[in-house]
Amino acid sequence: MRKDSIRNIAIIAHVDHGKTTLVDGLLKQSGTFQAHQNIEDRVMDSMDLERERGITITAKNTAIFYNDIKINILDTPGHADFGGEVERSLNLVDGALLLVDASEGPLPQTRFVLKKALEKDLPIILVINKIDRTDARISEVIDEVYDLFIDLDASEKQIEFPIIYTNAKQGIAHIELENDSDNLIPLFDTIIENIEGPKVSDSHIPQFLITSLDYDSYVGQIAVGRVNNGILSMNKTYSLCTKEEIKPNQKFSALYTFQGLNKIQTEEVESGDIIAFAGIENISIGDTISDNENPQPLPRIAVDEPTVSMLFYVNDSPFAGQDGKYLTTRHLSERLHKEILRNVSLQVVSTNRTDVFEVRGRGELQMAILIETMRREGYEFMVSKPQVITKEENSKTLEPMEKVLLDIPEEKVGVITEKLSMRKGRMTNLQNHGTGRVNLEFSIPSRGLIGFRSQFMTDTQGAGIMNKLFDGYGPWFGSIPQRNSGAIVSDRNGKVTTYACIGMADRGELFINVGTDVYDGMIVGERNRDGDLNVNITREKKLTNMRASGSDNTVTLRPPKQLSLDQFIEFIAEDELVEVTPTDIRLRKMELDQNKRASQKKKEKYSTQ
Ligand SMILES: Nc1nc2c(ncn2[C@@H]2O[C@H](COP(=O)(O)OP(=O)(O)OP(=O)(O)O)[C@@H](O)[C@H]2O)c(=O)[nH]1
Ligand SMILES: [Mg+2]
Repeated sequence: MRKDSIRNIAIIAHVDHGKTTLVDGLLKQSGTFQAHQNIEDRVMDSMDLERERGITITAKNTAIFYNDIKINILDTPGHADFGGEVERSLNLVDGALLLVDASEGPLPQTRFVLKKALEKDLPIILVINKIDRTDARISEVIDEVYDLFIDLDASEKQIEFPIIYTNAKQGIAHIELENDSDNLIPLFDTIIENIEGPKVSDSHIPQFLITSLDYDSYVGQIAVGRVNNGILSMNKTYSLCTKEEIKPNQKFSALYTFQGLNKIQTEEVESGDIIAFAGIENISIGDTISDNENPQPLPRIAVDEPTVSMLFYVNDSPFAGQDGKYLTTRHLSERLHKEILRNVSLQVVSTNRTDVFEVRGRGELQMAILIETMRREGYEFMVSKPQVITKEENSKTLEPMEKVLLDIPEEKVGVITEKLSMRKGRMTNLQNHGTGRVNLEFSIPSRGLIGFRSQFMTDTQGAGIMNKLFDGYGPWFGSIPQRNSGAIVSDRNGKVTTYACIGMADRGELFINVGTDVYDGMIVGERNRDGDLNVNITREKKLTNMRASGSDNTVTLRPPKQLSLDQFIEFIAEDELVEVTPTDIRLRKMELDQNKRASQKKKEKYSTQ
């Protein structure tokens, strides 16, 4: 039976097409806030890192009321690295709004999220957003969306989707483009008419799938999900069905429903609604809460496999422990294992060293977010260069492939094509629209893209747009040249001096400021040619030289190159590490001893001859 008093919908799209902004509009126009309340933009992007980076990282739900119907809305991230969030969100809903930018049209992540929604046979409402853009090309974009549906083998029924035109920023929706509606009512009505209420039964055995986890300092761990069947009540006991076992006699300490940005405590929750509970310990995403005597677990949440891995090391550098709160193997292990309880698209694998953990995920951005979150919590650790996860099939090694779509100025085609072909990219399409910009499509092993983004931004002087999409596995491509510059490495402990830095001016670019403490084996800059350079970056000017001519008084020191955490991760080579602490990010050679590094190099040289 369909429950008509509830609608559960997800908003899905490529990054930046306006999902979170549209949720702002829906919240405001459903009377969720008081008139005097001052609501910031993109209010659902509540995490610090989401606000700082201007992107949604985790999917979040909110609930609004429209004509006495409760609409639970899931705002999902559009960046490919967080695709697992979209996959898990689609378990909660009965339909999706597919947002497409009126100018950009469907992009790689549009394809990914639509594919996932069609696999679940969810009805779609196409929302063409940003109709106010001066470069909007609405009818073309709609054609492209139809092509995408056909390409994804959508059924006839799926292709008959309604279309709504919106300006999410102004909170306006039109059924026909030329209408003059000045609010989102047409969108609310389309949702109610086209997306049915949940197919559930209050009298069935209770089944609740834990789809996300939250934490509250008063009540502890909170589970969020949808009551798939039955009623959950404060005064009854239930079974917790985990991956390994069924634990009966569980009781909630609180039950909540959602209303706007708040959770409202309640005695009982009904089937079909998206709710939260507290009080049951040791739960993970994918667990089911069900009947105490006759538990019926739901299938666990399945998401695509990770494609990238990084090693997380306990910090053993000479400066270890100077400013982190959590440093030991146990701290690192517990923190990483806690992460996988709430993040379905990450995996933690042990290695043959007890102080090293392999973390597997969807991409470098997802890894960088985890690393940044941990350092803000007070953790100190080191990470290695991201690697791709290969597969063996018929005794052949396969590696993840990616489709890359580039939108670049015409004059950059040469340099970008050259760079990508060095990384084993193969051009599969080129479209010159005659506007001075060109669209290129490449098929490339994911490995070839590691560390490419910052190079791409430099080469296109920031005027390039790059989107990528995981594209299955292909045969191993052999060696791919990585960074072609060496590192400038400090050969002793000490403080960086102005004099030594000036001496480095024609050797490359430094990453550190004068006065920084360095250690033997720490990377202080990027050399302007191949091969590492060990230097004394702590050198003082000899007193006898002081009197000489004073000529270098006029030398001005170039400011060091400032890299973000993401750029440091992109920069490092396979024998290097990023050392992360709450206050510092340093680079180092894995082997700090330069003599050992030199003999390793020699050995490698002979073994390849
Ligand atoms: N001109 C215009 N800009 C819009 C509109 N809707 C959203 N934007 C802008 O587009 C940018 C991205 O908006 P978001 O709402 O963060 O996009 P998103 O889809 O949630 O992005 P992710 O969650 O990171 O995938 C912001 O700068 C918005 O102000 C619109 O209708 N017109
Ligand atoms: Mg968003």
